[in-house]
Amino acid sequence: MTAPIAPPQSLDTRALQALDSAHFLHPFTDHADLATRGARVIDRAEGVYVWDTDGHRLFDAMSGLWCVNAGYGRRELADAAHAQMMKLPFYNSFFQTTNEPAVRLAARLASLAPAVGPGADGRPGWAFEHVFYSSSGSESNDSNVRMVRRYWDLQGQPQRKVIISRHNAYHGSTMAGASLGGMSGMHAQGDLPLPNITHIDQPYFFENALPGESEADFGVRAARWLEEKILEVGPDKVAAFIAEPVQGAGGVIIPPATYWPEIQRIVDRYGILLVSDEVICAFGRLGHWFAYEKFGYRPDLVTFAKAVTSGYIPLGGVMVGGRVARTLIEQGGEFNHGYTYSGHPVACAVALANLDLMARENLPGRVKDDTGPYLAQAYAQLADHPLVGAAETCGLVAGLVLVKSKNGGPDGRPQRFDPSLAVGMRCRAHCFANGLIMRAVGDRMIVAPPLIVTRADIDTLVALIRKVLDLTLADLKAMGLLEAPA
Ligand code: PXG
Repeated sequence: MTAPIAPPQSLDTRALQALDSAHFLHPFTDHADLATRGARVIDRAEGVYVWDTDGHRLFDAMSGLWCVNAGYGRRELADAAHAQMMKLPFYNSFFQTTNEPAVRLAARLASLAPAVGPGADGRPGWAFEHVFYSSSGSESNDSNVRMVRRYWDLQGQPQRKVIISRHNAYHGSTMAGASLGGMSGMHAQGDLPLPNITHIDQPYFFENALPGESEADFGVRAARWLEEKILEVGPDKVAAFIAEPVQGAGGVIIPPATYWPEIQRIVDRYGILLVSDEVICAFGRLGHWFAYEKFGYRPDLVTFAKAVTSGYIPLGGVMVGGRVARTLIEQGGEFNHGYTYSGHPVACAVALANLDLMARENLPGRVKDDTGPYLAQAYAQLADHPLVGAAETCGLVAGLVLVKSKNGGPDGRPQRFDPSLAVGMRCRAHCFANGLIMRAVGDRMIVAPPLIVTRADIDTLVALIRKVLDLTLADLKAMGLLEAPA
């Protein structure tokens, strides 16, 4: 065994890549492959741009990983962290103790989450008056499972254990998060899902609609998969349904407008809890502080993380609605669950500064009334590109599907590429080479830019996207996979 060698003071890109592949096991990464290619070393950032150590500038159209909503280089977030670290860098919130930033943030979040209900069924509504803190989306969803189970135990219905989720959902990477998620690749590697977690199909119109079916009809049919599953499991055994308002990591799957109202009807009818996983969709991403407001449904629990601090420091949590909070508080006694960093003072101080900044700059309102509609218009134009089979946006998330032809598939629908061609990855390679960070999920190219983008930034982004689509198209033609134009 060789003795560890202290790295030299200054490391160039090659040296950093060598140390990286020698010691750093990255998330969701084929390490052998990364070692041969070397990681891109991101060095600094400002506004909507990041720079690597070789000096390349990239338009970060993924906001880091769906989180840097306030953009990079916001001094007041750093100042808030610095001031709080000097005053109180840490204290726990377990043994009859609390701290001011955690208290203030809980009250602020409660004020931002609109009360829900009463519903059409006359069931009383409730406000989100309570927050349970964690440090990530995954942990928050583990907390959700614990709270849902505890709720039904306290209600005298301990047999209600089954949580229904959706295929291709992403709810995190812990054992419970990965089980709730519907990613088959994750299930395959962890002997998952855990018991009592089951999945229905996602409301993906482009992929799952029947020939001639309208979007509205498809939305209702897709929601009814939930009812079918409840009846299959047994209505008295179902505890909750969990879903992202718009599926993010699964490829920006935007449900038809008819989907959420029908889901609401079904969860009301069977009395099951509704968990809205807003780790991506909250804090302005869809034009509202919380996304359930946009779609008009009434969740019991709302998962948040990521943009609550614009990603500057880890923080997550769950907004706990009245139905669950009252039961836990009034009947529950001690809830045997929590994390060292639940209510971390520095993370909460940064979140407060971030929410101040977002309110002052009216970022949710800008997305709703200005940049969101502007992006939608720009994407409508991208739909003309020969490679684009569908182009959809919702607030500041957007997805487009790369297709072989627009109407050469069954029933005159778009014709997909053979997945083995990895067309999305080819397109992504052009993105990096041309100063753009855009994600590929299969052949679906997705973006979620920082909410500080201006109309001019959106013009830049869409011009870059058009350029990489052209380059991808030229590649595919050169490979003989598409006919050259007449
Ligand atoms: N729920 C949702 C809806 C998420 O998007 C999590 C939970 C888990 O959060 P943490 O903080 O534990 O990672 C997420 C995270 C991707 C990608 O490939 C998306 C996420 C994480 C990693 C990669 O788009 N979302």
